Amino acid sequence: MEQTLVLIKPDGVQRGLIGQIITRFERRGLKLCGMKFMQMSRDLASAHYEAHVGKDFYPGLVGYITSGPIVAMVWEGKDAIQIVRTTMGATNAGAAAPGTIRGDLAVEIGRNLVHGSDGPESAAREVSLFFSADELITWSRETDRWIRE
Ligand code: D4T
Repeated sequence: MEQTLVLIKPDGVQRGLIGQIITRFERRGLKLCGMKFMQMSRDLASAHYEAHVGKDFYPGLVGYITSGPIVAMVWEGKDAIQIVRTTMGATNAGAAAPGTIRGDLAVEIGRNLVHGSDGPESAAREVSLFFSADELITWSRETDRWIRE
């Protein structure tokens, strides 16, 4: 089953939106299989955002993501990566569609509340950056047959 990494960024924690953001993914039907409340080190931030090293927004991005505690989660399900991305909305929150997390709760790219892996390779890499295998729980959910046929 596909797994993807989701981060509630420091603005989501500071604004008291942890519960609302988790609820969006739960309501959609994805299954939570790992979660931790943590502060990202600069080393972890550089590994996580290695694709953006050298870009003009990179220093601000690392400063932002390390500025306070975050919630790191792994969500699971068929097509979980794409379902998380559509639930979050466009990266530039100012242009994100209403009904999405960013479209309802955020207004700009530099404070866009959440991160979700953008493909299978980045999901595998990012899940293993934040979680060891024994921190991910395999469990069966009684409601699954009401979510997927
Ligand atoms: P994240 O990683 O936050 O889920 O974002 P995306 O996967 O949707 O988008 P991304 O990798 O292109 O950008 C990562 C991160 O950098 C911030 N950013 C991006 C920024 O502050 N200014 C910019 O011009 C861009 C392109 C926002 C998300």
